[in-house]
Amino acid sequence: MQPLAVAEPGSAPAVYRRHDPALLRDALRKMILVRRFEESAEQAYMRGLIHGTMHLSIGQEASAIAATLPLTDADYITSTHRGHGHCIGKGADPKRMFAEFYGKETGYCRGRGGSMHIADVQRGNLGANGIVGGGLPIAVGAALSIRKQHRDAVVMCFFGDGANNEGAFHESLNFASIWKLPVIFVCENNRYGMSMSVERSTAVPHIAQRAGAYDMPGVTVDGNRFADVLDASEQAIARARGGLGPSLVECETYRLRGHSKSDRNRYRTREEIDAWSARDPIVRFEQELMRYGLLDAAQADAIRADVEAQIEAGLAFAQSSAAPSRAELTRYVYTQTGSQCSIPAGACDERERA
Ligand SMILES: Cc1ncc(C[n+]2csc(CCOP(=O)(O)OP(=O)(O)O)c2C)c(N)n1
Ligand SMILES: [Mg+2]
Repeated sequence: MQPLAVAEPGSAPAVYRRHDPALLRDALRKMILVRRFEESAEQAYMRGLIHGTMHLSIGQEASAIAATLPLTDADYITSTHRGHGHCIGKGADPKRMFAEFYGKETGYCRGRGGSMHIADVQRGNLGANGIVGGGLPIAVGAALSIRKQHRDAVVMCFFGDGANNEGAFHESLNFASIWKLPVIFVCENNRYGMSMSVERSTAVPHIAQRAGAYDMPGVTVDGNRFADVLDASEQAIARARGGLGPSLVECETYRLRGHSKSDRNRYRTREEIDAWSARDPIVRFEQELMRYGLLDAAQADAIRADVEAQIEAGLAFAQSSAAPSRAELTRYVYTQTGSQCSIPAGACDERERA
C-alpha cells in the first residue's frame, strides 16, 4: 500500500470523531471478515465442497457493515439473496454460517437452508430471502408488530436495485409511511439486477427519489464509503426510533463478482469492473482510518491475522460437524403436526396447528 499523508489531528469527518476509534477498527475487521468469508466460501465451492449456488457481495462490504453498525441486539434486519455481509453485520457467527453452507446440522438453519436462507432470529436477523423484494413486506410487518407491542426497536430492510420496480417495494413503503413505522429501507444499488442495468430498468436516476412518493426522506450516498453510509444510517435510525417513521437510504455500490456462480459477465465491461475495483470500500476505509491516525500498520496486521484465524476455525468447525440424518431431512422445513408443533396449545385453532 502507498504511504499515506497523515491529516491534521482532529480533522477527521464528524462521523469518525463521534465514535470510539476501537469501534471503527472493529467495523473494518467485520468488513474484512465478510470479504474473507466470501472468498473462502467461493474457494470451497470451486473445490466441490459446497453445493447449490451463492451470491457474493464482494465490493459491497461498506454498505452492509456501516448500515448495521448502529443497530442493537433488540433491532431487526431483513436481508436478500446477497446477504452474507448483513448477517455478519448483525452479529452472526461465521462458524455457523460456514456450517450452513456445508449443509451441516450446526448451521443456522440446521443445514437445510444454505447461503440464501440464513436466518438468526435470536439476534434479530429475520432472514435472507431468495425472493427479490420478499424482505420488504416482512420488514414492514415486523415493524408493525413492534409498534403494536410498544417496543423500542427498529427494522432495517435491505434490498437491491432490482426490487425497486416491484409492487412489494411500493406497497411496503406506502404502508410504512402511513403508519409511521420504524423501518430503514436500505437499497444496495449495485447497478444491475442480474444482467439488467438500472439505467434500462428504472425511470428515475436515483432510487432514493422514490421516497418522495411516500412522503419519507430519501438520500443517495456513496455506498463504497463507510463514513457516508454510517452517517445516513444513523440519521435514519434516529428518525425511526424517535417515532417519526421510515426513511430510504440508497447506497451506490458495485458487485465485483458476477451475479451468482454462473455469470459470464457479458453485460458489462472489464474497464467498468476495474474502475469500481479502484474504489474498493475496504481499501478506502482502511486508508481513511490511517490518514486520520485512527489505525496504524500493526493494528491492521493484527486485524487481518484475527480474521484469518476466525476463517480457519470456521471452516474446520463446518467440516467436522455432523450432517443431518437422512430420515430427518424434511424436519424444520415443513410445519410439524401434533405434539411437534411449536405454537402453544390454545394459541390458535387446530387447523392452523395442523
Ligand atoms: C420475485 C423474483 N423475481 C425474479 C427472481 C430472479 N432473480 C434472482 S436475483 C435477481 C436480481 C436481483 O437484483 P437486485 O435486486 O438488484 O439484487 P442484486 O442481485 O444486484 O444484489 C433476480 C431477477 C427472484 N429470485 N425473485
Ligand atoms: Mg442489483
